[in-house]
Amino acid sequence: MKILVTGGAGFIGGNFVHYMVNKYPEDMIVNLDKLTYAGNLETCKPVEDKPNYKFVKGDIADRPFIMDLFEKEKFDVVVNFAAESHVDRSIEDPEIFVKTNVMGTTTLLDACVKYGIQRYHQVSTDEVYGDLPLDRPDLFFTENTPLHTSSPYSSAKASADLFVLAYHRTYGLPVTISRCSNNYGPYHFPEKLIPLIISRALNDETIPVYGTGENVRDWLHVYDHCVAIDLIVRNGRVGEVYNVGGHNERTNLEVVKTVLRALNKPESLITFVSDRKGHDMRYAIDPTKLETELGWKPKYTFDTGIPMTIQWYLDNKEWWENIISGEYQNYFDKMYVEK
Ligand code: NAD
Ligand code: TDX
Repeated sequence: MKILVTGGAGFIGGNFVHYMVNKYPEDMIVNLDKLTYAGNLETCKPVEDKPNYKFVKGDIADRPFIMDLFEKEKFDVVVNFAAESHVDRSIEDPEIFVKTNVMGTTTLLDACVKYGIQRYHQVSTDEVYGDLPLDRPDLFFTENTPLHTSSPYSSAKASADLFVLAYHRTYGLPVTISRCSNNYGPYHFPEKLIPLIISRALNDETIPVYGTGENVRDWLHVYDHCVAIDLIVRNGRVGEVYNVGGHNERTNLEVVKTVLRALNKPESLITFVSDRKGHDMRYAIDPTKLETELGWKPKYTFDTGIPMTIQWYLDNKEWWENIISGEYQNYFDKMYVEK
């Protein structure tokens, strides 16, 4: 099979490319990435010399380029990770989120209709469901929870999901969608909470906690997300949505304190800053459908995955130090001076 993976120079796409290239030497993995601020070819280094791997630089929203690529490559499967992924950036500048996350997705879908594929998989997020109240721990997102987005990021992701499902119903395109909770693990860009805590704490810098720090996220190790996507692409039912999550809910403050403790750094680094606009309170996934239909079971819990992740950041300082010394530092300074 020839599998197009978009966004494979980013965090989850990068981990997925490693997983697929190593697990399926008989398949060809083509990684298409625009290399935005979040894309990093260093992330692809472990697989770049493998015979079943190829990198192509390009924009999923560039229609003539995408049509040419599909005509030339004749993909069997498309897995779309490419997206603008950071909620804070979407609040500052929503337009690129519409362009990449919505128009990029519809461009890929059009190419799939025109050239034909066996499966199109959309990597979506639990944020499309909006949030849950803190005082109802009995509530979880299921695949039937209505879409009710809060941020420009999640609105763009939800729009893309609706187009994917519409292309299935209207054109009969064989699609699946996964909606996963917050990921953490190797190659996570340090603008996101967990790598931000690790990288800043190691430099004895303050850790900005938005609002009260009581917001809850449901954390999953990126490896378990990759396994879930592989299962859904191969065995999932066409036209279906699958939630992915491992019941690892933590408040942001718990996450910060856990990481600081593991690094032997003081809690005095915690600095409360103004809240994110429209900040979702709680995400919590019900993964029953994925577990019962496809036999998925996560390998890691938060308590086993976090020490491994911290160790990765200690062993791979060069990867993240190059990022925080570059353009990202300007963004970070701007974000927190304004708050
Ligand atoms: P990321 O920001 O680390 O990586 C995104 C990648 O997409 C980058 O390599 C970037 O260069 C590339 N890209 C951006 N715009 C592009 C374009 N127009 N054309 C081609 N490539 C482009 O993001 P991530 O955290 O790895 O998220 C990947 C996907 O998973 C996204 O679709 C996101 O919505 C979804 N998701 C993320 C999480 C999470 O916790 N991070 C959870 C659930 C779902
Ligand atoms: O400096 C910070 N301080 C802070 O308190 C940052 C960066 C975040 N936070 C809070 C905001 C959230 O409640 O931590 C929580 C996690 O924030 P992010 O890492 O930005 O993730 P989140 O907004 O939950 O979105 C992530 O999960 C779902 C991904 O970035 C999305 O791409 C994915 O769809």
